[in-house]
Amino acid sequence: MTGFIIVQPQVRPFVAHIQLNRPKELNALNLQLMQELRDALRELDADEQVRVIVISGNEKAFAAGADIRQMAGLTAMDMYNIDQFATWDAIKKIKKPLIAAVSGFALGGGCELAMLCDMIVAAETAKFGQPEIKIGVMPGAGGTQRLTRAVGKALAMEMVLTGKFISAEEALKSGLINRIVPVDLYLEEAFRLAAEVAKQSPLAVKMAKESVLRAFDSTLDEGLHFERKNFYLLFASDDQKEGMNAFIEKREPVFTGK
Ligand code: DAK
Repeated sequence: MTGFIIVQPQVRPFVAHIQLNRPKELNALNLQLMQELRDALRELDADEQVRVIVISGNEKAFAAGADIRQMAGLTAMDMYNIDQFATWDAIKKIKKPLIAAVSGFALGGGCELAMLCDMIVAAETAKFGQPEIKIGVMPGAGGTQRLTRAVGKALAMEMVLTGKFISAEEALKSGLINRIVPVDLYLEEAFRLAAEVAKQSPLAVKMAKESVLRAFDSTLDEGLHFERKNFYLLFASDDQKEGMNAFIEKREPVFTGK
């Protein structure tokens, strides 16, 4: 069986790139593609030469959702037995920052995958939506939760209940994405942003990601407590000494992730 993703482990120093590659089906996320994506992410998460991972599709589509043809005939018990959530949960556990580079359609599971990433760089052609309601279901991989937290109840409710798409402009205005760039630059901009993060201490970056994400799952006090523990823990790293000494010595730090 041919693969549905293309992996470049070093597209920039310490930056990896995974391209979803089912162009004829607008990168519809079938089970095989999701499993390949999970396996590649786990491998890159364990690779010391990788600090940030960019996930993209192509110009026409980041991903137009889960594969409707593959899902159409399934029963509830099939869905239960396939347990796709295990794959999505594994992606949620990736410690290194994930940046989605989105051009064209990011719909349904495609929008949910982009939202599972930590930052989103969008081309001006990007369209985001949760159109599951139009095929008789509803979002199943975080679309009612992450979208609502990102854009607020009013817009999330409208998108989920009507299936309407929003433009890159509206996505930026509502806080769903980080920036919009011309379509010929979106991948370059995602790599540039990734490289900026990859220059920092990989330990501090991972703990900072973990701490920001904790804000969604905790009360303020619990979140502050979690943040404080990670902050203390970083004083056990060489990178903390290197970062602070480099500042005092007026030079660039060289972080090793130790
Ligand atoms: N699945 C399968 N094939 C798809 C597809 C999809 N989601 N989206 C597009 N394609 C296929 C089309 O069938 C077509 O194939 P051929 O007919 O050429 O063989 C080809 O890609 C090109 O699409 P179009 O001809 O439709 O292209 P247009 O430019 O005219 O339209 C479109 C583009 C994106 C507006 C349209 O294709 C469209 O509406 N696509 C479906 C969008 C959608 O409804 N997405 C939500 C799917 S449901 C879960 C995790 C995730 C999910 C659920 C559970 N668990 C963890 C349990 C997610 C669910 C979903 O995403």
